[in-house]
Amino acid sequence: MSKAYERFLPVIEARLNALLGTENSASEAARYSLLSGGKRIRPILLLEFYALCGGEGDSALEFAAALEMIHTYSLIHDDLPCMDNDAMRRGRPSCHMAYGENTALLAGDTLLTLAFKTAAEARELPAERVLRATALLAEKSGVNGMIGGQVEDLSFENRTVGLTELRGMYLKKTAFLLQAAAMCGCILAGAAEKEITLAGDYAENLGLAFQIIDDILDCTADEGLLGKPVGSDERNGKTTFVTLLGLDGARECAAELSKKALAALDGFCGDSTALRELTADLLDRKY
Ligand code: GRG
Repeated sequence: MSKAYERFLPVIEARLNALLGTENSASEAARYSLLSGGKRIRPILLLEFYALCGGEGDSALEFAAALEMIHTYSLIHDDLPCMDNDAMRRGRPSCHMAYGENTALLAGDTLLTLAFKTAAEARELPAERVLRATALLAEKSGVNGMIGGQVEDLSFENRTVGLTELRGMYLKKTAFLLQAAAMCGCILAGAAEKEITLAGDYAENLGLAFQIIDDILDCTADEGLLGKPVGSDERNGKTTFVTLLGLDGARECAAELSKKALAALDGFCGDSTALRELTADLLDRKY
């Protein structure tokens, strides 16, 4: 039986497919990566928080698609030879392996700019909500957000990193975009400030747990399931939660964070069943 949080998947896929053209090699490469079967966690989060806070219909779908575009651009750029130099992504050759480095760079740029156009065109929603959510999306994915996390990650190469520093970097690199998704869902639905803050707390804890699981999977996963080679952190000499806490310690830490995420959901009056299922499944994920 499919999970409650999977209910939006068909509309997310359809909208992503409709929003991106095939006019040139950059958009073809962007389509290759965008439509290659990601878990769609960020759009799901946005749409679930939108529904939890009383949002109706599919008017937040554009915004949800914008989140996935930004996520996909970050993956394309992260895989480039000048970054992590990963040849595989989601079980297929990464964008630059399939289309070349220059086109992959432009595919990422295409997705980043299209994301903000798409968000700004969410015309069925009140303009002041769209403006606030768009600014938050830029902040969380920008130089003091996800990009800032990547800058810190690069600065960690070939030196010892402690738990506090690592946590701070993961917060920006991974949790901030999940926070943008959860908080934008609330903002677009016209939620109270208290709910927006709770959504941020939820996603901060979920995001850190998610990244710790990612560290664990990099040591333990089945390569076929993961869709990319395992052991890349070790090969690149990266400090992770596993290197600092060991496998069991990292698992305990992720479980604790996941519990805190669930506690934040207690503050919402609506039905959070789908988000609770998603939280539990992300802790148990195998890819
Ligand atoms: C802006 C150049 C540039 C890079 C941004 C965030 C980031 C830096 C790169 C993304 C790569 C990365 C390891 C991010 C950490 C978050 C993470 C585990 C992403 C994978 O997300 P999933 O599991 O992927 O949701 P799918 O494939 O399911 O969408």
